[in-house]
Amino acid sequence: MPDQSAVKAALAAQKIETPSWAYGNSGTRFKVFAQQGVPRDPQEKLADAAQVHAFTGVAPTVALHIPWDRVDDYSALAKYAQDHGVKLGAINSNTFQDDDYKLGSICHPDAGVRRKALDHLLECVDIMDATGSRDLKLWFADGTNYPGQDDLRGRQDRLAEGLAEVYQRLGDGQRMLLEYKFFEPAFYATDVPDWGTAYAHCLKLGEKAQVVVDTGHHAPGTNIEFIVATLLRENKLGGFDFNSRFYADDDLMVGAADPFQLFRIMYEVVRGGGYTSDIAFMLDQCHNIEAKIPAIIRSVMNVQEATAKALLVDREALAVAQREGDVLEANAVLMDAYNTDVRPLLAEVREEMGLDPDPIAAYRRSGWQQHITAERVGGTQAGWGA
Ligand code: AOS
Ligand code: ZN
Ligand code: ZN
Repeated sequence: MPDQSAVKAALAAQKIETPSWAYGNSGTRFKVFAQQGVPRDPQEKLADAAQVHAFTGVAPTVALHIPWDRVDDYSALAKYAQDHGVKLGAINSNTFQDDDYKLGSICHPDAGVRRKALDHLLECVDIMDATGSRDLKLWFADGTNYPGQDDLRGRQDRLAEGLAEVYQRLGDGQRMLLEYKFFEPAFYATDVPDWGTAYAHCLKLGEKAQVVVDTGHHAPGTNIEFIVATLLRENKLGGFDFNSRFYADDDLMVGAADPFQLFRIMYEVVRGGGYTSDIAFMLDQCHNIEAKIPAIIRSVMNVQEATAKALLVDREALAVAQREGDVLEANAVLMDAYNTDVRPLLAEVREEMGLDPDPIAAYRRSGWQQHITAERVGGTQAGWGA
C-alpha cells in the first residue's frame, strides 16, 4: 500500500489554478443569470480567488483572460495579487470576440486579420513579461462551417506560421500551451480539433510548446486518460483545463458529471510522473446557476479527491495482477482506490495545513459572501454567453 504520509504530503503540495472568468457572471446564449456581489474588475476577481486559496490552501494562482482582464499596469496587478496571497497564472488570449474573426484569426484567409490576431498574441507575451506568468494558453475558435469554405491544408499552413511567430517571441522559462477542441464554434472543421493536431504543431515548434487537455473538448466516449498517458510519454502534456460535461463543452464543475473519469485521468498523471512535473492543473469553468465561490471551492476539492484516490492506488499489487494477467484482480485494485472515501484523509491534510477541514462551511461562515454582496453593485459578465 502507498505510504500514507507520502500521500498526505503530495496532497498538501498540490496546486490548482482557478480562472478569473469563473468568478464573474456567465451564462448561455439563452440567458445570463446575474448574481449579487460578483466582481466588477480584475482586482475583485483576484480578491475572490484569494478566498478560494485561503480556504483550500491549494489554489495559489489565477489565470487571466485578455481582454476581459485588461488593466493599464499588469505589474501592479501582479503586486495586488501577491498582496492578497495569490499569484497570476496563465495568460489566456482571445482571438474570437471581434467581428474581424468571423472567418478565423491566425488561420484567416486575409493577411490583415492574421496580423491583428498575431499582434494580440504577442501582446499577451508582453503581459506575461509584466506579470511573471509562465504560460500562454492558446485556444483558437478558428474553423469552417461548410465543406469548401476554405482550404483545410492552407489553414494548417497559416496556423503553423502564426504559432511559429509567437513561439519565437517566448522568453526563457515561458511556454505556449495549445488547446484543442473538436467542434464549436466551427461546426464542420476546427483547425485544432484534437490532441494529434495540437501535438503535431507543438512537436515542430519545440520544447516550449505543449498541449493542454480541456476535459470538456472531446467526443463522447473518448478515452481521455489514454490521451493523457500518451502526451505524458512524449513529454508534451503542458496542462489541463478541468471541467465536466454531459453533452458538449458544458464547463460544469470538474468531477461533477463523471468523477470516475477524473480519477482515471489523475491516475495516469500520477502513473506518468506528471504530478510532480510542470503540468498546469487549471480549472476552466463557468458557474451559471450556482454560487460561484463555493462552486470553485467544490471544484478544487473534487480535483483533490480524485488525486487522493489516484495516489492511493496500490501500484505494486496492480503491477503483479497485470503481469499475471489477472484481469479481475487488476480491475479490483484500481476500483478499491476509487471506492475509498478519501474525505477524512483530506480533512486531516487540511488540518495539518492549519485549515478548516470543511472549506465550504468555513467559507460560508467567513462572511465574505455578505461582504461582497453589500459592497459590489453591478458585477461584470465574464465573457462567455454574451
Ligand atoms: C474554449 O472552449 C476553451 O475551453 C478555452 O480554454 C477557454 O474557455 C477560453 O479561452 C477562456 O479563456
Ligand atoms: Zn479550455
Ligand atoms: Zn472549452
